[in-house]
Amino acid sequence: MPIQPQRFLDELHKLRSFGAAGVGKGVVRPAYSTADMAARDWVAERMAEAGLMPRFDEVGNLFGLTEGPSLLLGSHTDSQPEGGWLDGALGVMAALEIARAAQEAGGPAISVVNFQDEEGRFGVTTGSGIWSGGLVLEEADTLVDRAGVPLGEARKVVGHRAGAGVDASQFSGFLEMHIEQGPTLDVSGDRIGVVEAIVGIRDMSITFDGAQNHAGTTPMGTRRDAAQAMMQFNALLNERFRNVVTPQTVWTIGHVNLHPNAASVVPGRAQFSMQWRDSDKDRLDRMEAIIRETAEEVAQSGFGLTFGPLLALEPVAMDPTLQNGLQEAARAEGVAWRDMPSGALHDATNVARLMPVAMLFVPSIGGISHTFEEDTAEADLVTGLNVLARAAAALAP
Ligand code: HGY
Ligand code: MN
Ligand code: MN
Repeated sequence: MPIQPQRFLDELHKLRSFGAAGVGKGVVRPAYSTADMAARDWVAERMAEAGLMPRFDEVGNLFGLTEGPSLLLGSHTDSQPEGGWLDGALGVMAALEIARAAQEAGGPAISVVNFQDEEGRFGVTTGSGIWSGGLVLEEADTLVDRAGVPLGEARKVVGHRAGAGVDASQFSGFLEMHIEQGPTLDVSGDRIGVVEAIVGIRDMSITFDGAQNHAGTTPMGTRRDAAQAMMQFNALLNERFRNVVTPQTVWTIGHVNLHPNAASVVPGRAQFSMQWRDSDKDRLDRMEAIIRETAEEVAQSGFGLTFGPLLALEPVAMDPTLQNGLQEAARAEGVAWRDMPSGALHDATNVARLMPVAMLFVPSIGGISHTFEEDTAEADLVTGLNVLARAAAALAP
């Protein structure tokens, strides 16, 4: 296949112009924002130009289809509230270049996908979750973002673009290329990571209700300060997790809403996100039990306690045949590579419900992502493109 690395790099930079923000190469392109939909329309035009049939589904997932059975490549172009230019975008633009080269060469059969809301404005990998049947659309429509906007309302912007659903049985498998988003490759010096498995994730919101009051006149002994409850919960949790977790286990309180969030008011309510990830399902379940017990114990000192719905995705092993295809391609390209787990979540987790999936990583400079500073050397982006193209040519039907 006559892939053109420069064309791929030029388009990757062009994609960043939709929602470009911050220092370095940052983007702000959350799902369904004006920048996100403009980027999707631009990708759809590139798909059509490449000889693929662009097709949006009702959630805003965008497919670029070739005729007949094909291998599916892709990722997502939505971003975190403050995101980098490569998280997701790399996998989509590499897929587009390879599918275009395949069209130009008269084969192999490769289709492209650009999933919606991988970054979870409304939950966790929402677009691929709905497409794969892991999330029921009517239920997903009731999920709300941080501002309280329901998905059902936000996805109205897909509007006239939405066509019929895309039948997954036409795809023989799914390959997703992504930046690593962690330090492993950057430290080891390997240029390619072949993913063995993607960790599992649990995510739920927790709310402590206390008593809102004057911060100057309310004695410390009679306060029911919801922020103090949250911080006590966090301290106890870190202590109790010690006997359960491994060095690879992670947990995060990433979003906090204090009410009324004012310097001179004892907070009456603390609502926060609680997320935890591990490669072992039993450990994830044990951590959930500890989270619930600890929150209940803290609430006993005079707080209301509400748990939001639990979002859960189990750890997923990659398909051995596709994984082997990526390893063979890395060997043939003569680059240093290693097998490794994925600590970040990806659309491949959901797509694994429908077909065999595998993933490859390129290094993240400094191991950083989900921030404007995220970056990867262009030589590594091109190495990833070459390995993916070689693997796709060998694995496509
Ligand atoms: O959070 C994740 O792992 C993914 O990047 N959305
Ligand atoms: Mn991503
Ligand atoms: Mn991400």
